[in-house]
Amino acid sequence: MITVYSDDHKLRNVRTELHGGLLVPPHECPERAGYVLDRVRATHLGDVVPPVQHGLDPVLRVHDPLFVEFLGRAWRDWEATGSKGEAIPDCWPARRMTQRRPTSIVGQLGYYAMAGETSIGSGTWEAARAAADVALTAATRIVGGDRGAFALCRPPGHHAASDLYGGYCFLNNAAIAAQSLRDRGAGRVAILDVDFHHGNGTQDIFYERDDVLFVSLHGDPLEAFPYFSGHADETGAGAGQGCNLNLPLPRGATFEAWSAALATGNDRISRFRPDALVVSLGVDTYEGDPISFFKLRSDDFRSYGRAIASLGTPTLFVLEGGYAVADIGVNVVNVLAGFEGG
Ligand code: SP5
Ligand code: ZN
Repeated sequence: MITVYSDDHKLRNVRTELHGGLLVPPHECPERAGYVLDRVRATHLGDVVPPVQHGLDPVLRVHDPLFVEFLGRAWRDWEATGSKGEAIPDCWPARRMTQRRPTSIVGQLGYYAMAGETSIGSGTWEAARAAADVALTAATRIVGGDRGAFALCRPPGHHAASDLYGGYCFLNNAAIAAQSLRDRGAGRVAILDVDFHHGNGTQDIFYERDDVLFVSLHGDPLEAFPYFSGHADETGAGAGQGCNLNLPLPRGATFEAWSAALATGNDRISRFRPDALVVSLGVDTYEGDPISFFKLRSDDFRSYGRAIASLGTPTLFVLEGGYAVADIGVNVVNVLAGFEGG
């Protein structure tokens, strides 16, 4: 399968992540994409092509215009305050507080952030835009009849909702691609989110819709980020009732438990009869991941790539998380190779 990749991801290279009470070098770092690209090339997965620029129209099919406008100017506005560090919020619209949008940039950071660990820096917006173009360009291959395509996105996207950023995410690459597939002729699209963390943003975007099914396997939100989304009783609303399937798993889950949950997810996807499948591909389920608590081994990734292929649906893989940086390339490409029949 082809891989779509842009060097513009390197424009997101912030110095800080709020972690354990400290500002540390981010887990979501540029080296991640480098390791994945190296492994794609070393294993001859297929051609690597640059993205086509799509402009903001397909982004605005999923995201709130004022949110997109905020992302475009957040760093400049923050710099103008004379702050010494990178842009992070310090106050949120919590219970019983107003949801009115402040005019202050610091207030707006809290208004639009679903988490506080994610700093905004000088090239964050440009990199996020490029990642959306990567996903859209790979989606075009699926529209054109390819059986599989890989969007090597960075920064990731599945925590970003219509008007929320955080969890290292700004624009929801998988949701933008799924909506674009709908707009280009797919009647029903399924999204399978195998990142360790619940894809709260993707769930939220499609929660009331019956044309996009969302299925997610993730660490139980009682114990894992994003804490406030991802329980099994979140099943969709309105027309979308029954089109959201959360499969939370406990601390220490091995491939045995994880793959049983995947079989449940695959059953639901089969019954939905999608015209296309988008996989939010995070490999932070790996036993060596520094911020997660599942126990998948590198060979397991190949095995579940095969299980995804058994659905027989044209599949767009969109890179999400995975922070055992030196192993991310092997783990991601094992999924893709397993899908291809390896
Ligand atoms: C795309 C993606 O994978 N985003 C993940 C964002 C997670 N951010 C907060 C992580 C907090 C982890 N704290 C766990 C400490 C383990 N010692
Ligand atoms: Zn994750």
